Order: sequence, then C-alpha cells, then structure tokens
Amino acid sequence: MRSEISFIDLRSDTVTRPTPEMRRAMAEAEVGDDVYGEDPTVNRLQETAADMLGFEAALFVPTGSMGNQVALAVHTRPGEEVVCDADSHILHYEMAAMAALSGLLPRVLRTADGFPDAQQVTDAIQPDIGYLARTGLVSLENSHNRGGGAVMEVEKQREVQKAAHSKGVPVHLDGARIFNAAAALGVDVREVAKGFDSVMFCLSKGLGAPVGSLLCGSTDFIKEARRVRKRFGGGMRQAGVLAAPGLIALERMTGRLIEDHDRARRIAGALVRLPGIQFASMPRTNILVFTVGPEWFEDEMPEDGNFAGRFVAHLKENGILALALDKNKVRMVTHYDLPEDVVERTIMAVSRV
Ligand code: TLP
Repeated sequence: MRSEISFIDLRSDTVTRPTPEMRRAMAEAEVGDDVYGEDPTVNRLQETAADMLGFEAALFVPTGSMGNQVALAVHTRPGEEVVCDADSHILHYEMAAMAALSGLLPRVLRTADGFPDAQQVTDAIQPDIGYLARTGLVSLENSHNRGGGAVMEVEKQREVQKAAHSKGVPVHLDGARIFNAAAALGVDVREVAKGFDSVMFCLSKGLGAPVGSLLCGSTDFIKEARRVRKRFGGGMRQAGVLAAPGLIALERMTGRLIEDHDRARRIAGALVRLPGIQFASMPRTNILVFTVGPEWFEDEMPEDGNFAGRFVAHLKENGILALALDKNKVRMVTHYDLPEDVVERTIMAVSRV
C-alpha cells in the first residue's frame, strides 16, 4: 500500500519495518536448529532478554499472542479461571485462545483504566470450595492497549501481586509494550517486570523488529513453556535470522521510545481542543484512544451510528491511517517509522475531516 500512496500509518506500532541495521544483522546471523536449542543467536537473545527483565530464563516465541497463551497454559490446568480485565488483549484479541487451547474461563473485571486493584483481585479469586472453579492465574497488561496506552504504577502492580500470591495464585504480565511503560514511568524495565511469575514482551511493536516476542520466567517455567510452544506449533528452526534483529531492537530501540510518547502527547494536545473529540485520559505512552461524537457528521450522519468508522474513512482520504476500535473509539499509535512532520500532518488531516 505504502509504495502507491504515501500514507502516514498510525494504525499500530506493529507496522514498523526493520531498520537497515536489522536487515544486515538478519543476513549475517549465525544460526542452528532452535528446536534442539542450538541456535546461538536465539540463545543470545533469550539470555539478553532474561537479564534485562531480571528473570532466570526466557523463550523466543513468534508472536505476543503465543507468548501469552503459552504462559496461560503453563500456569494453569484445564477448567480453571483466569482473572483479567474486561479490555485486556488476552480477552479481546486472542481469538478465545484461552478457552480453545487451554480449557480456561476468563473471570472478567471491570476497571476504569484497565488496571484492577488488589481488592478486586482478592474478591475475584475463588475460595477453595468443591463446587467452584479454581483460579489458576491473574493476568495484568502494562502498558494497556485498549486503555489508550495507559500505564500501571509499579506500586499498584505490587499490591495486586501480593493479593494473588497470598492466595497461592501466580501473576502473569502481558508486557507487549513493557519498555514503553518503563519509559513513561521513568524506571528501569526490571522494576516493571519485578514480582511477576512470567512476563511476555514484544520485539515487533515499537522496538521495530519484524517478528517475535519473549516470554520470561523461572528456569523451570521456561522449560515447560518450551514444550507447550512446540505443542502450539511454535518450535522454530534456524530462527537466528529473526532473533538477530530482536537483539538490535533491545540494544538500540528502547532508549528512543520517549520520542514516540512525545509525538502522541503533541497530537493529543491538539486534537483534544477540537469539539466532539474526547480522551478518557491523555496519552502517557505511544497510543492515543479517543471518542468521536456526532458533532463531526452534521451533514452526513452515519445511519449505523459508526462514527469512528466514518471518521477513520475520512482520515484515510486525507492520507492518515488510524484504527476504529468500536463505533465511537479511534486509536492512533506513534512509532519510529513515521515522517518527521507526522504531528503537524496528522493535526492538519483531522482538521480537514
Ligand atoms: N496488539 C495488536 C493487535 O492485536 C490489536 C496491536 O496492533 O496493538 N498484547 C498486547 C497488549 C498487544 O497489544 C498485542 C498486539 C499482543 C499482546 C499480541 O501480539 P501479536 O500481534 O504479536 O500476537
């Protein structure tokens, strides 16, 4: 698409293309068969990731969804419940995998910003009674995708971890964008990862690698995760060509995420002044989620009430790609693979709409 017309693609940070340095690293990567654990580049990536996040071990997986689902499968047994928030990625965007692949039932929490508090989690964990399903896992998401890139404070994470652990329930973090969360909080990524029994994070979003995520945990947890990854069809062979750009992502791309956050803030700062646009909260990371009201469509009110869909279609006519999350909500995501004047051009295009 981009070769025909040059759109500014704000649909997601997943659209980022690998840097020239990543492509060179892919071409030159040393490889082996990773199902035998013999790919030196994959091994290096896994060790680097575990070390950066403060875990004993890590496992390279093809996608964030697989990383989350492998974690869910390892922590639980079929017939158990997973406590998660109503807007979480594991519930919304993973194709009911927890039910389809692992026989799990979500115990859904309604929250204002995507982040349950300790009391909600305590109340959601089932007492050990013969006629109730057992709670197998609590899962958090930081930063929060559908929550407009919102960031959960480290102290609040600790309280939830304490509440779950006191009842013997492990806690997983969907940290697809954990480096964005760490940058926004101004802390080392280890602080955000601390206290979780497992953390998944993605290389293929704001960090710009073409493929891949890592699941981090204890040595025993990762040993079991390797088996489940294979069962789910995620055992890769000469995956060093994919791990090599991931190493570049970890070495070079984490430090620049604040630039994306700054752009998101500037775009939001201009949009919030327009009538009919509302932000539940102003962006702290690289995701903007806002609602569009009927004020935008005086002349051509969409009959199906799909304001966001219509808004996004008009934006596309003006050279900007964004995502409609539902009939009212629009999402934009900033990332490194955008032109210098993205902020100005986006504000201009919205004004034209
Ligand atoms: N999110 C994608 C879409 O699936 C919505 C995006 O464009 O943001 N956890 C979180 C919090 C995510 O945002 C995503 C991807 C994943 C997990 C899954 O990663 P992949 O796409 O690699 O399976």
